[in-house]
Amino acid sequence: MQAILAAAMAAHTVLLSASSPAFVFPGFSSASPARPFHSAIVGQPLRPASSTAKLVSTAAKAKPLVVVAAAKKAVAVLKGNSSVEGVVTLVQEDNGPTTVKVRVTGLTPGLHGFHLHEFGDTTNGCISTGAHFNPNKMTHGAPKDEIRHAGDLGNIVANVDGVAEATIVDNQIPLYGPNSVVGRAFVVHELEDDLGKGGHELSLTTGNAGGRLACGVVGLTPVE
Ligand SMILES: [Cu+2]
Ligand SMILES: [Zn+2]
Repeated sequence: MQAILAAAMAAHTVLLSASSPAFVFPGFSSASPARPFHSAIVGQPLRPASSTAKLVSTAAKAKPLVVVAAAKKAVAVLKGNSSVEGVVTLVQEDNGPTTVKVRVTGLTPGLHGFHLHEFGDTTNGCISTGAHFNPNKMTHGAPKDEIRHAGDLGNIVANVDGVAEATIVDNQIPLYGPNSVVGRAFVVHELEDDLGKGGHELSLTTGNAGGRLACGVVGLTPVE
């Protein structure tokens, strides 16, 4: 690591002091035999530096064209093999947290595990949505825990009429980027999620939340 840093520093120094055009973009010169750490410093010329100012300002100008919408919205319609059903809406503005509004009916009164599962595949009902969405390879936990699956949204609580309503604001289920949850699925469970603390053999994988009552794939909706 120190060797790579040293190479990067050296490259940076050359970049700043060299007046010869041949040394302006050393990282892009893949054929250069004088740069044994070439692959480690490929990104270096993109760093702000006087000699790359033109390149940086060009990239900055192009950025607004890439970000077309300031917000994204999505919805999932939950259905299953029982009378349990619901609607989940998601809104995310820029790179902020995602606000999730949930309304599920037909539940038994009390707590029910509520997660974002990995796949938007319901070919075998809610079973084929896979495990909890877990891009960071963590163990199961509560939404407020540092160690949790990204898809761990805790429990929703049904009233005596079997209706659960909740608004969840969460940072780990974005609608943008590599961890986007668009195309994945929400699942509401038969039992309470023990949030990883129940001591059951399933506590650290599923929260021991029991069967999957209803599920729905997250799809984009229009932004007004
Ligand atoms: Cu689940
Ligand atoms: Zn989980």
